[in-house]
Amino acid sequence: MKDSFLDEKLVEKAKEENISTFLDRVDKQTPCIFGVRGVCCRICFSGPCRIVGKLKGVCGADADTVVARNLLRSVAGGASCHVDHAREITLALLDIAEGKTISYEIGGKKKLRELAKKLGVKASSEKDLARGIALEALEEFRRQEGVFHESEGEYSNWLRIHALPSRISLWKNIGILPISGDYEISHALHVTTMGNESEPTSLLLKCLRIGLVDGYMGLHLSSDLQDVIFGEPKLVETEANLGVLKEDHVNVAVHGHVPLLSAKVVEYAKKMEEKARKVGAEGINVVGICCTGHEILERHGIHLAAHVLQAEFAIVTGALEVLVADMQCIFPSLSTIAGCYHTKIITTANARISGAMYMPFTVENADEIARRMIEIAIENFKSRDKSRVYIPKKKAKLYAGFSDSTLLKLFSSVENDNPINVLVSALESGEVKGICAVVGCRNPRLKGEKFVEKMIKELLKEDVWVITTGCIAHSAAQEGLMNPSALKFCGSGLRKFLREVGRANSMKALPPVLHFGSCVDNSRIEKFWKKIAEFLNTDFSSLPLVASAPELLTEKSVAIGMWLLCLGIPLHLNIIPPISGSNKVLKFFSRDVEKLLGSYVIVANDPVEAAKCLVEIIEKRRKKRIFFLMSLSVKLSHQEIRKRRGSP
Ligand code: BF8
Repeated sequence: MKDSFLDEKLVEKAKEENISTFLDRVDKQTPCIFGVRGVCCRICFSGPCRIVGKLKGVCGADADTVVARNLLRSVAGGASCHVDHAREITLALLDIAEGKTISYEIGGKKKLRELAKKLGVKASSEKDLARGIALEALEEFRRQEGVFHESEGEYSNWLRIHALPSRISLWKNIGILPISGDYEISHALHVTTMGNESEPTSLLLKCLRIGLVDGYMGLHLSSDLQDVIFGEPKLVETEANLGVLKEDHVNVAVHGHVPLLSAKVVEYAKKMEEKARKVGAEGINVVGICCTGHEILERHGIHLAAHVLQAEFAIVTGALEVLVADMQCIFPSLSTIAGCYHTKIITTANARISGAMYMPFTVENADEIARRMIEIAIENFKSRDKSRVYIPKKKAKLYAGFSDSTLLKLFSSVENDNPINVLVSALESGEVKGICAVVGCRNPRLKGEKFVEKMIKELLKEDVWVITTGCIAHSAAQEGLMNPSALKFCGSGLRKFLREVGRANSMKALPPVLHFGSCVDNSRIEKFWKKIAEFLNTDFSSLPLVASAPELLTEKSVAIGMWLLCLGIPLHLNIIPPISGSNKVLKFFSRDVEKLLGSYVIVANDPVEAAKCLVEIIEKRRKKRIFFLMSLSVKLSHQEIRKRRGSP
């Protein structure tokens, strides 16, 4: 267990107390080679057929068809999560606008007006603007046909308002513009049933098309409407790791994705502190697990306790009164483990688990449900067995809540009239060599190995600025990479840049690794990158931007990966989805997609090697841009750069 992200003593405690965690279960699973390669077809009941070499399934499907069809089903599964997330938020906004709930307000009034303007929604009151936006958003799920008009965006308004025009043209040319979330996901399931689509390239293009569904009708739509309801992320200073649990407090963990519930839990925890003191606790400590943790962190400054693989261990501490879970990435094992402690698991939405309490949550009953949950937690504090409590000490400080807007605000302290130029100049001079988005999950198959931490440190050494979301953001925070003390890992150029911008904002430095939030907040990465592309009047494919999803775990991450490829961003994987059984599919993602979109997938299973490959891609992209080449020898001043662009 040396050099693991798991606390050694906590793992020992689980063993001593006979608790089965993912570490034990992963060892007992021997993955079937057909499943791993993606060549097991369970789509009809003449099989399951297992395809080896030239052998075909009973229906005649070959390995390429089976792999591509299975992949499309996975991508559709992943996108369905983000689309459902967006639907939940859209319906909540409609309820708020129509006065059907008084539990929520419109917290992001600036965002409301900006979004209404972009969508062309006009109304005299805020509530009517919100209603108009929610109705537009509903179209993203239910539109049934699409004819693309640049100005009207009949395919998808969210795609039109967020994507680069150069990308939209490309997607239109290769025929992957999606019509609507529900339409495309349902269609993907249809065409992958027995006796429908078997042509691999067509299936793979549909994977990309669902990637766009995921990006715009899932990620962007969710982030935008969450910003309207809860306000935009703010820069906060907080802490991460299981050490944020408090021995003398009632501990409540929120786990899942949609912030409607978790925001209410935070609110009621504050309101009911006094009640907690009456049972002998010092107060109520709400901590975040997985993505909902990021959502309440970036808006309320709540501490991050655990990523997906540490959730089980949060219960093993013996100090958790209640774990509230809404949807996605919630292991059923949590209920079994909680059964060995006093912890109560309360599920509220899609993640119903045997043995856990279920309290159906709606925006209408939000206050009542949240109050009840906190009451249960306070009551349960009395049942805590103090002799079984062990909270690891380790935790790290982090700056969080970064986004395109927070960064522009920070840059404006250096250059007020054109903030993005601060970063563009650093990119042009090579001070910052490039930007890498490291996104996604932690995979149990790596058993706690610090792959991602090592890879990120290598990237920093090479002056690559790193942006993270999801479980990787938890990991980077825990490793202390999101505070200025991590400057020691950076190359001299990146260090200088982070110091300069940080000092202009009364900080020691900007963090070498940026916390951009939850997985739906990957949308904010595109928004940030778009600012650079627009400033330079170019496309993503000619910028030194790369991505890595090194520990892919969920189908959602595969859908996000497809979207990143659509954006023209090269993508590194360590663990790959089951596609290795088809040479055609491997070739499509490693080579063919580059001709279509300027992106490709690379696989590297060693963190140092992975960083090296990513840096090489960045270098290649820098060389492709004559502008970068010139600025390697001639350091241009900001004024000169502006003059060259013809701006005043
Ligand atoms: O959506 S990173 S394990 S928590 S899927 Fe899940 Fe993966 Fe974690 Fe959030 Ni994202």
